[in-house]
Amino acid sequence: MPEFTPTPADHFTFGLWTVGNVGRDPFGEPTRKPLGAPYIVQKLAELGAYGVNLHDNDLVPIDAGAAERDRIVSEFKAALSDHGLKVPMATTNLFTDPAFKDGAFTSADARVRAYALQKTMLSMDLGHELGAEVYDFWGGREGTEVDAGGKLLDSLAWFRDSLNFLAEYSASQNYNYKFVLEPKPNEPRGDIFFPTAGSMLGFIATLDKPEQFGVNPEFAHDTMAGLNFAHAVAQVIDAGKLFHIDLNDQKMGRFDQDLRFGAENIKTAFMLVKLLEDTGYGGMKHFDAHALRTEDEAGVWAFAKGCMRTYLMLKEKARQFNEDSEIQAALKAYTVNDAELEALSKFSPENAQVLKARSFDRAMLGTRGPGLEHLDQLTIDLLLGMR
Ligand code: GLT
Ligand code: MN
Ligand code: MN
Repeated sequence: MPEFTPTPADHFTFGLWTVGNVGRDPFGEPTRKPLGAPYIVQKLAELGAYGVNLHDNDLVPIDAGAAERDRIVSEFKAALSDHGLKVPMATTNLFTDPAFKDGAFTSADARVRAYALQKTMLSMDLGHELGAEVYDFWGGREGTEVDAGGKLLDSLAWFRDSLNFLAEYSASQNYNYKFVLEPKPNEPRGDIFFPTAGSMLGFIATLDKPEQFGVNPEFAHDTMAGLNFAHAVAQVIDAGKLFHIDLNDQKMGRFDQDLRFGAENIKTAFMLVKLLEDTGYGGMKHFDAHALRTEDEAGVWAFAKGCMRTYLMLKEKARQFNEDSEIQAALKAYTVNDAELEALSKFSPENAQVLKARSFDRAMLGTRGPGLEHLDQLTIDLLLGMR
């Protein structure tokens, strides 16, 4: 039996805010004590993670003065170097402070928008100092509950202007960040702008430097809305824009649960891992989730271990799927190739004429059974350890 013990080569990351989550929810106080950032670094390194990601204020309190900031950052850097952990991704907290209650880059108040730019530049400085190469934008407050304010089109322009500004800032400082935009349909706002990966892809094409921007899709964000996360990720891969991924789990149609990866939708998780592995995804696999509110600190580390273990088990299942002769035979039977028709389906005026004149046995096409029940059951047997 393989051990499924992660190593840094697996490129698994967690956030200070994920394993550091204290179990507060809208109805209840924290159930766990805060963990210090250097301690989190030590524990994640022991568990075999590659890195730890952060928002500016996960590490440095929003009101910290320069001396306090420098002391905290140098202690954190010492822990990173002692334990060999990296900071691959950084981001800005533009959602906790009341100043951002009606948006940051999409606030109708120009003072809030300018403050959001200032806060993000300072956070980009911090991320660069810690070695981060990817910078995330999750617009938690970029949305509305009511649209009476009439800012739907302005918000798109304000967000675009802000990202263009920050891309220029990154270049002017030689930071060379890759920026990732993280879609979410709702929560904490009633409706968040850019709810899906596809809407982010469309928006990226309108930026001044689209090549610097990719998508950071998250399993739970699509699943909340009843969407198929593997489909979303496939579209991002097809666009060459999968620069980062947030892995967790979620029951459809519920509040934002941030469950342990693979805890709920094991079949979609399998299809996702297979997609990432088959396409050679080389970025970070970030577990953007937290332990259940019921848990103590031991539960936090059991949660973190579980995320990584499940990913590695599904990776092994993907390998078995690709090597299973019965599964491969069923896959082969599912796909029908026809070299002549495929050649005709490349447009030329002649091909168009030939194709228009061609007769097809429509009844036969409609009666063919593709064998998906058999193939899917083989997949279930594999996942349940029966093959
Ligand atoms: C928050 C959110 C996540 C984002 C984080 C980055 S914060 O936990 O739910 O999906 O990735 O800002
Ligand atoms: Mn999330
Ligand atoms: Mn996320």
